[in-house]
Amino acid sequence: MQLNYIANASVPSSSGKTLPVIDPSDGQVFDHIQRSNAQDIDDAVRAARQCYETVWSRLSAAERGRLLMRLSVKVAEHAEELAALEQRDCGKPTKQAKADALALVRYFEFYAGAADKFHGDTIPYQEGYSVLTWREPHGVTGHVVPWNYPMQIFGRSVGGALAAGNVCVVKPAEDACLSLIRVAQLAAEVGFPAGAINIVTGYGHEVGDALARHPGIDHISFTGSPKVGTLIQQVAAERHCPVTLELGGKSPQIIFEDADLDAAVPVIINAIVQNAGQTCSAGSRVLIQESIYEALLARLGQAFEALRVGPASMDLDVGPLIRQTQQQRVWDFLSDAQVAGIQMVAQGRIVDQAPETGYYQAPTLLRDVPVDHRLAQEEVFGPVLAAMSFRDEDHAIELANATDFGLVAGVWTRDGGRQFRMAKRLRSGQVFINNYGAGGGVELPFGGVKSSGYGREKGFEALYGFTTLKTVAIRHG
Ligand code: TXE
Repeated sequence: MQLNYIANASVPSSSGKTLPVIDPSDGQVFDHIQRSNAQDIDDAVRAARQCYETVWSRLSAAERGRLLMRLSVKVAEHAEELAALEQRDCGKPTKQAKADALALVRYFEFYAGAADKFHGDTIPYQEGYSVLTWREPHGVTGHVVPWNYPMQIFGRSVGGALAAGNVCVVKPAEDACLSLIRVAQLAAEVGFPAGAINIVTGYGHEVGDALARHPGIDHISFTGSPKVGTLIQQVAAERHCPVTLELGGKSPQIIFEDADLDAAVPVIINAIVQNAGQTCSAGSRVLIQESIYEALLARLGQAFEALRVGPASMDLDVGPLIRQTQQQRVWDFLSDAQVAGIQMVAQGRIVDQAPETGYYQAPTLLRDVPVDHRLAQEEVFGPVLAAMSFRDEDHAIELANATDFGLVAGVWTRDGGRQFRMAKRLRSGQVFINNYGAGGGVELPFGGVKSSGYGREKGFEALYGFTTLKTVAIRHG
């Protein structure tokens, strides 16, 4: 049984209710978490506020950085344990779960170093004045974390918030809490004061909503669906609480005829099958120049057919989807494709050892997907790649920008001028040229435009969002 973690103590929900934790690899219940309510959020916010007022706001930036560094080392020591927790909770193949634990180590390391290197400015003004700006923390920040990358998203948002001087109340997704509860315990062990990191579990519409509404929350960081992002924004707007939203995408990978296809093919595949396609930055559309369309589709088809899907512990190319409703969502997209006459090029294979009760989906490559079909417009959040062809740069840009989203775009070309032209014209928070995701580097600011959200996490840029600017003008004498 997992408890909430509030003020460095494991506590049950005041509701007395729990929720089952399901292993996506076999659909079986293996643990329980607290089904918390507004009272638990209130307890966590009070603990956080007390910590902020009495301890955290009195620490120097260097001291905050030192704590984060200690946490980074501690997480590294427990990386295997954390990876194992998240593996079972989320159905991640071993290599992915380990990579996520190491990313968390790196986030804390990065923000440990950044904490005391982030500062305001002095501004030249009229004679007789000194004008300076201070970067001040919001205070208590709320973090609504999804289930696809709990450790990574915790690292990028809570790491940045703490470095900037905030204390945090975190609502993990009801499907995936275990690793984050453990990280909060490790933080207490390395000396984080009671109330600096609080974890309250439960349903989004209950405890997530209570977090967004709580008047003691000074900033909200949300990663999840556009629908819930809109709700959070509406609730936060009522009390003018700033929010950062990361709402996913329908990201294109654009392949020109002069691309290095040997390098591109494995990257195109990984960008859609990593974490079973349940990645906000998944490269879910592949736009291929018409002169190489058939040849590249054939190569991609072969690569798809070689993909193996199975239980997380088998560490294959693809694990299960997170839950049955997510599996159903993918099936709905695929049956819509069939109704529309969209042709399937190839599928991977679910191995015989995969229990029928698990939430598996074979990676699927579809061709000639019309730009206005929902498979070219909406986030599937499964291993489904929609291919379409383009004539030239203008056409590629037209197709790439023709969705409501704008999170990531990948471009493969050897032409230097084209690399810059494409990067400039793509409406997207990130553009990756001759790579996709740049290895997930924690230094790279990350966020979207249009319906993919706004605000940036990761990198130094996150610290701007987790602080507010105070201008101080002093008249001499
Ligand atoms: O998301 P939700 P779901 C997308 C992806 C996926 C779809 C649905 O396309 O198929 O969303 O997934 C909390 N107030 N992404 O239903 O509901 C919830 O408890 C406050 C993209 O799982 O948005 C969880 O912690 N919080 C994405 C978090 O919001 C609420 C990652 C996300 O859940 C709430 C996940 C409420 N009213 C899904 N309702 C990405 N950008 O990476 C729910 N939550």
